[in-house]
Amino acid sequence: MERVIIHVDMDYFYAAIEERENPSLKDKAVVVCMYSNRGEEGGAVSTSNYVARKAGIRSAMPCRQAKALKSDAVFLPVRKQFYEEVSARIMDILHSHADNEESFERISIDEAFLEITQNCGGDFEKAKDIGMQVKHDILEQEKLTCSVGIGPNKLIAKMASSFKKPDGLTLIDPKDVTAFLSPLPVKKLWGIGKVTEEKLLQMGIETIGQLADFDALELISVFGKNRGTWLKKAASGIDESPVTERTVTDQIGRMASLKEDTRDDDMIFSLMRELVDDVIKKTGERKVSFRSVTVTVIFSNFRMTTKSRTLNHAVSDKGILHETAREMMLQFLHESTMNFRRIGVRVGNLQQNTGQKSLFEFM
Ligand code: DCP
Ligand code: MG
Ligand code: MG
Repeated sequence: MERVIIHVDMDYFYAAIEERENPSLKDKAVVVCMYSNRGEEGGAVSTSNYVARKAGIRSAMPCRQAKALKSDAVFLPVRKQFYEEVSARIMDILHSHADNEESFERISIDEAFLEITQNCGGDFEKAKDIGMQVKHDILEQEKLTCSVGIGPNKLIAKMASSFKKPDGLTLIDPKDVTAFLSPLPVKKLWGIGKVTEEKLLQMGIETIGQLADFDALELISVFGKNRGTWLKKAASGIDESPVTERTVTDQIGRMASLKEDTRDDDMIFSLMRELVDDVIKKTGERKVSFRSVTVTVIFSNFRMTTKSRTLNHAVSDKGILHETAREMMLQFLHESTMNFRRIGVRVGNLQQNTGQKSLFEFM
């Protein structure tokens, strides 16, 4: 039976919760800010509601810039603990619609996959009813809207849920997968970042359809075996990854002190590169790939903070580790004013490299 997977992503999650808590905010621009230790002057936008987005306000933008774009917007500080509690209740609702205890995967505070193959008997019409029921339950119990994507695998479900936002429901029947993916620009393929996008554009590959038709061996020669294979498969709408509860397994990490406390990019990034090299060497020795990346910074006052990212598939690629760690490190630099004392890079969600399906098995 064809698998049926639902992906749910809450709409403007933190800002929606704030609107719900204070209905007078409803028609105003609401910007939720992560303030740094510089107070209201520093800090970046965590998220904003759709009124604010119309004014050009985006996540990760400096709060000061957001204020310049829309001076009458309401700025609120992040209340992470509170949002986590709302998230946990939503996850319970989602979990209750999954085939069973194990067919559920939370991927962030406002997103999860659930497999409903058995519940809908593989029937996409029934799957749509379940998707509508999910939306109904969340709206009724939490007064929040979400966007739902339904497809034959996680990749398609994830891309479908972002197709219509807010309050959307997009169903991609297996026979429509190619038509759905082909015209989209490559950057829309879940898992493609800026670096990969630029490389693909240089190769003359602009749409997902062109990527799917591209010579597999040539992709492998440019991107390496794992990544090249993944690109070809994903662009073809193929994703065999199971919906599984994420459990913290083993981790591989390295930490080191900077020569002196500093905020100098060159010093920080050159040490980070050494750490990335070491971590990749160790993953190579143990023949494992990783799905999560964590960056740690210890500031000159010994305060320690971490950021983590989960990738949508396991990789063992140095370029991706470097790119992901660099993005988080830039965020740290942006959100803080203090000198860095120590930095760390860690990978987790490890998977053994053996037994992977090769590209040739699906061609
Ligand atoms: N978040 C954050 N910093 C970012 C991105 C997101 O703190 N750079 C937080 C705030 C978001 C929440 O995570 O509310 C969920 O992220 P999403 O990417 O799903 O964004 P939203 O739910 O806010 O908006 P959308 O309606 O586009 O999903
Ligand atoms: Mg969201
Ligand atoms: Mg999200």
